[in-house]
Amino acid sequence: MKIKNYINGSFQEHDSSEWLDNYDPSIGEVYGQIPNSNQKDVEKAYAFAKAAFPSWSNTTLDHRSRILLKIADLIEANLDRLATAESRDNGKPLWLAKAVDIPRASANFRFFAQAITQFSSEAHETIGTNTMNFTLREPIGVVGCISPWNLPLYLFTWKVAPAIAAGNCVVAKPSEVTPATAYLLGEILTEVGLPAGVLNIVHGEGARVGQAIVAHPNIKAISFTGGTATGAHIARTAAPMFKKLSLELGGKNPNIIFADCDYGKMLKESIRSSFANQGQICLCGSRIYVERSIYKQFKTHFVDIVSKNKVGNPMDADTKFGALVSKSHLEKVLSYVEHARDNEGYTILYGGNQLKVTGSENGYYMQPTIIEVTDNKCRLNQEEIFGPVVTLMPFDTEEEVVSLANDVQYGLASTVWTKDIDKAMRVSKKLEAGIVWINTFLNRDLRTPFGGMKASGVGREGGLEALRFFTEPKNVCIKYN
Ligand code: TXE
Repeated sequence: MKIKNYINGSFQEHDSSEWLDNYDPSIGEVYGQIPNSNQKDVEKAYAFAKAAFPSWSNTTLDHRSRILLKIADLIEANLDRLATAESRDNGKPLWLAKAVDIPRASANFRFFAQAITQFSSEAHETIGTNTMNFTLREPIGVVGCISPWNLPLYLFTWKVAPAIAAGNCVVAKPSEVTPATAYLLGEILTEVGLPAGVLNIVHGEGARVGQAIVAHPNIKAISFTGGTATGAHIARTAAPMFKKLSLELGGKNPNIIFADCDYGKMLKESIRSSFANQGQICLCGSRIYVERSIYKQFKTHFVDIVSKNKVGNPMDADTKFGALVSKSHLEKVLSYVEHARDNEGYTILYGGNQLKVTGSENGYYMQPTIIEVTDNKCRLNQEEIFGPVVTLMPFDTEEEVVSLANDVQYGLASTVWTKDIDKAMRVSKKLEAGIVWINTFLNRDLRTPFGGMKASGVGREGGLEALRFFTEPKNVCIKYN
């Protein structure tokens, strides 16, 4: 698969002759090429986006809505093709790409196609002074969207859909690790007749192409999802340019299990919250805290179930966990297991080893791993591992577990298992997290604000939050007689 940039409504050669290898992580081999675009490609995309802005920003909401609905329909119609491409690019099981990634990419367009027709603003009458105020919420202009490799099309569309729905034109860059589905989206954009220049997709390395988008003087807002360190770098670049910033960064999320929980439901969901997408979701519950009275029981059951889940080739229907996204990421995750092996305070209860999958010996596979820890300040409880590795720790009181949960630099998501609604409310209000799931996980209503606090980022995506991010409010004040 030789990928091309999608600029001004068609696939175009990039400026340099440099290409990047695209790996299939399930077999550890190169299967495609990616343009290693440069600043000139970004400038070209920007110029066409700027040229398209006046007309696109003046289309009716109904017109935009209809186009976004068509994109949603065509993503659905191309489910198998897109899911296969996603699974091959990322290493996730095909069934997961079919059940989650691609349907959610379609849902993102469908949601914002509808949301934009309901996006309203406010008026404020200054009574007794013949003064009327109203607030315009106008599109910003050309905006930048940069997305990561863990949920490629799902997170790419989560940004570009509200951006164009709000009337902006976009220069977007998917991760160079998983560019395939953003590339295939270009065909759909052409087929639905999205006007040329409204959405431009430029491929290449973050430090080169991503940086060029962030540093571009006339790209006025940046919506980014990725690592905390990268987010900090982007903020340093963009802040002096006074750009609007939406930063969805890393997480180190607590999964808090009280003894009074629905045990069966908790156990089932905790497998998913621990290891879904090979643990490569910023929302995964990678720190498991269990009330002491059920700790031993949970430990036994959890290890038993996890050990029965098959790690295999992503294309196999019975594969529960696929390959990690890249060799370097696999090595990063395994380095945390090595740290646990080499240091006090860690007990590996299950897993920790790289796996050779028959027929895919060079793929990037490892066992789902469960490690008991004794010190909440240890590296495995403080650092985002972003792989199939969870830690386990008992607790005795509600106050203690809230303190443990909050004692990290991140504040993205959290799960709490209890049947006691008063306790659920008390704990929810004390947790330093942008999302608290009670007796559920990754349960998403797209109208809700999505994002985190502390080192998990700035701003929120989703619903009206996204449409407000991608518009500039303007107060118009009229004095009349
Ligand atoms: O993110 P990166 P990656 C976390 C997780 C993971 C780490 C790295 O800890 O290990 O981030 O993952 C582009 N200017 N999450 O490699 O490197 C890059 O090309 C502009 C959590 O995906 O931050 C890619 O398109 N752009 C996260 C995007 O940024 C730059 C999900 C993300 O790359 C850039 C994924 C630069 N200087 C990873 N450098 C979540 N919260 O969902 C890189 N990029």
